[in-house]
Amino acid sequence: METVATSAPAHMVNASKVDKYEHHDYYDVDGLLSEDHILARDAVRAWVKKEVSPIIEQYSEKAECPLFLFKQLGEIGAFGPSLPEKYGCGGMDEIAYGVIMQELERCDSGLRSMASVQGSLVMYPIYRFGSEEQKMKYLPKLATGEMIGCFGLTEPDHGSDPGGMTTHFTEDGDDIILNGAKMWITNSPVADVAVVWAKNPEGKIKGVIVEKGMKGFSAPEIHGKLSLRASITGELVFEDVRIPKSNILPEVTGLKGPLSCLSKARYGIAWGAIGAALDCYDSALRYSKERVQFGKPIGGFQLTQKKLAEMITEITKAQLLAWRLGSLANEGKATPSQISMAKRNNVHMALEIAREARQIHGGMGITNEYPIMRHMMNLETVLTYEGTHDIHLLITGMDVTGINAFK
Ligand code: TGC
Ligand code: FAD
Repeated sequence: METVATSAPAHMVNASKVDKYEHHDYYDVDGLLSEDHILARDAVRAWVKKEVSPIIEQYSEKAECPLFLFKQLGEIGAFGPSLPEKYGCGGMDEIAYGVIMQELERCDSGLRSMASVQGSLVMYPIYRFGSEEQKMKYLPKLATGEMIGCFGLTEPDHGSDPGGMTTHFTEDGDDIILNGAKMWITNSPVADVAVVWAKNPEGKIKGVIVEKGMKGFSAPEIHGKLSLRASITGELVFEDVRIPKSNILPEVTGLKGPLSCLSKARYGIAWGAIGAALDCYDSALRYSKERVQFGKPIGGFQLTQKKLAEMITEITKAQLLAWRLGSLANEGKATPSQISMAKRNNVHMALEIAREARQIHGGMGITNEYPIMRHMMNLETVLTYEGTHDIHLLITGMDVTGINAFK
């Protein structure tokens, strides 16, 4: 593992940037949370304000990932908060996991991505489908951020239709030989381990743990992203990579393996997107009271109030949807289709709010003085990854009609 800095260099810190975010809870949703949920949420919020808010704009502008935050995210318990303590994880419930994702995405969707991928797409499959040996080897180090992980499902020619993947392996004694390529992989250029989904000689999908440094394995970075710029994205390329069979996740075969990890991560995004929306609303509300035109604050004009009233209405509906989904998840009753509905609704809601908030800020809204454009650009990715807006609509459509419109 390479050594990374433990804090941001001075030129990346904007000490004058004060994070003025205030709590917004129009329907007393806090009344539905436990003391532990509120403690977890407030601790993450305080960490974000102190450690990340002063640097996030610079990292995003320079399209750099603040790698030193992986260890700090581990320290605050952001990786696999609802996985068992036995493996160094939080042992909390699904609502605690949700409120943590909300606070991270209140800062930046890329920050939440760092946690989503590590916790839900790398640790979760190892926990759910791995051998005890694999769990003990990887989970504690992933939980602290000592190791960074990535999740390889999407391919250059198979995005919404991952079942068509061509990445595959053959068998050779105690090893497998992996060939193929994955595309758009969060964290891949800096990852120590990759959970990769590939077809076995029978054409069935299996999960394989690929380690950095294995011969024939590379992870080039994808440049030129205008969205999620503080998150690092790359490819995964496998050219006759020899991997021990003991790196195969033994407990799952088929597309339901990766899709159940996606359910976990999509659930976190349903909460996370509320954070981005709250940050845009918070900024717009404050600006509307401070900015004076025609002799009065713009918040006094009916059209501005309409925007703000609709924003808090949509945020409140999204909070209630996420809370109810969390309660179902705690009982083991949240279905993939219910998760799709919440991911789709809440991300779209956040994007619409970012657009309205940008208007309230007028020209200032397009500058880096305010977080709005960064959230808006980030949310374009969030609308697409983990299943696009339209794919989630079709999942709901199939659930209510019983008819598959995908194919
Ligand atoms: P289909 O035949 O419907 O299903 C295959 C098997 O999987 C089961 N299943 C699920 N299981 C658990 N959770 C889910 N959400 C599930 N959805 C389906 C299903 O019951 C079936 O099981 P079995 O036992 O019968 O075999 O599959 P399909 O090929 O028709 O595809 C369906 C579709 C389109 C919904 C699915 O493939 C899909 O969701 N496509 C979107 C792809 C996607 O979301 N990719 C995300 C890549 S990862 C990513 O974006 C990370 S970003 C991370 C970050 O930075 O935060
Ligand atoms: P396509 O599947 O080509 O879709 C293009 C358009 O066609 C979309 O509008 C889609 O809704 C529409 N469409 C497709 N099929 C249908 C249909 N049947 N009916 C109607 N419309 C349809 N993947 C990973 O595996 N791991 C990661 O860590 C990861 N991180 C990512 C990070 C970023 C920054 C981005 C941008 C993507 C990431 N992804 C990751 C990939 C992401 O999940 C895919 O981009 C997404 O699933 C969509 O696939 P695609 O881009 O190939 O679009």
